Amino acid sequence: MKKFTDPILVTRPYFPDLESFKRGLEEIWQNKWLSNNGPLVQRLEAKLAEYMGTRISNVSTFVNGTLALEIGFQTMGLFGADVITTPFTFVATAHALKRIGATPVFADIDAKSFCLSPAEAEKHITHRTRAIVPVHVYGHPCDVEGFERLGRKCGVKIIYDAAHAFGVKIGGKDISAFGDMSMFSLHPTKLFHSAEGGVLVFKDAKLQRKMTQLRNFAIMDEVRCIDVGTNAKMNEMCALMGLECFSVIDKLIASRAEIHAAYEKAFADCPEVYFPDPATLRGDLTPNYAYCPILVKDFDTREMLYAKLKECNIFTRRYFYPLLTDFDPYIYGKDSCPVAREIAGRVLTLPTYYGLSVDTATEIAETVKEILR
Ligand code: T4K
Repeated sequence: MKKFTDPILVTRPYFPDLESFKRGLEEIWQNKWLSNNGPLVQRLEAKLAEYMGTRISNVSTFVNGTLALEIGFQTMGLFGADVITTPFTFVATAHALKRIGATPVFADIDAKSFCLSPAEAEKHITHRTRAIVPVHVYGHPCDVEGFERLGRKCGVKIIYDAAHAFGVKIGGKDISAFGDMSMFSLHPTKLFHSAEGGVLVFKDAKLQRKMTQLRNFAIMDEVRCIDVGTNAKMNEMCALMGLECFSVIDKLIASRAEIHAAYEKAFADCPEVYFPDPATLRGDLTPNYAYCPILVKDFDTREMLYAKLKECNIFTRRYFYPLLTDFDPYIYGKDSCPVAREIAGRVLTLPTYYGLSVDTATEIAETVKEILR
């Protein structure tokens, strides 16, 4: 088995051209403005709105995705509510609910997309439910039409955790066009990033005023504070990073697509590996290929593969194992989601990032196949 000389990590951030970044820094130096809704943050929000096909009044940026979620939930008035979500996600989804005083209620996922199933979510709706938070896991789209119907039928809000879904389109529309609100993480491990950052895109433009207040302590001026806000503002350096990444967004998505295609080709003759192609989830989907998850036969095989790949200097991740319902704060949901448990036990996410060559991706796949033989 080939041992790679340098470690291959599951992901690496995109670093923009340094000279171009330095020019952006010069502008910040001239502006003498570093945070609190500066000109670069406003420019980034305008770009995001344009890219997502919405208005600047329907987009707000934040210091990270987790605080964006918290403020989104707080703005939607979810304190004291039950909110249905998935256990097959990163902890931030449930933490953000808990931290604003909502109770996450866990429902099972769809075996094909790995996203929350509308039919399973519906089983958990009670008079206490005020929202559903499905996650577009790996950038795979949830059943957006199913959630729209469910939201209307039961009178609950649909708030997507779209942390992984930047650039995904359904029927030519940006994925943020679905649901009442969507949150995109701009963490450096994401295909599009701002060093740290988060974005909320929402249908009701009236929400923006509240979000702008909450992300700046809910202080109105020197003498008035009207709510329990926090400090969740994006700063100018992060906005600059976001703007720099924007100038190459198509290239970033295209490189992920090429890596995905290389894995797909390499695994075509390997029945031991199931490599889902997001494009098959629906005919009108433009995927972003944010992650490259594989499923293997069972838990023991996955654990063996994960360990042996490490010996080869390939650092995969078991996103998303354990399930949230295995963690102390959410243990009350343990064993309530058998499909999620099955997938979490068999999944492994392979390296994918701008700069990983197609040849290296093929070599990684060949190493996986050799280990499994
Ligand atoms: N909702 C969902 C569904 C999410 O997945 C996330 C975050 C959120 C909400 C919250 O959004 P943020 O508040 O984060 O904006 C990572 C990320 O920290 C986290 O953002 C992400 N999801 C989660 C899925 O993955 P870790 O603990 O796996 O990251 P870490 O530090 O191990 O990094 C992964 C790999 O990337 C490592 O091999 C090292 C490499 N790396 C990482 C960073 C930060 C670099 O090479 N350079 C870097 O600068 O959580």
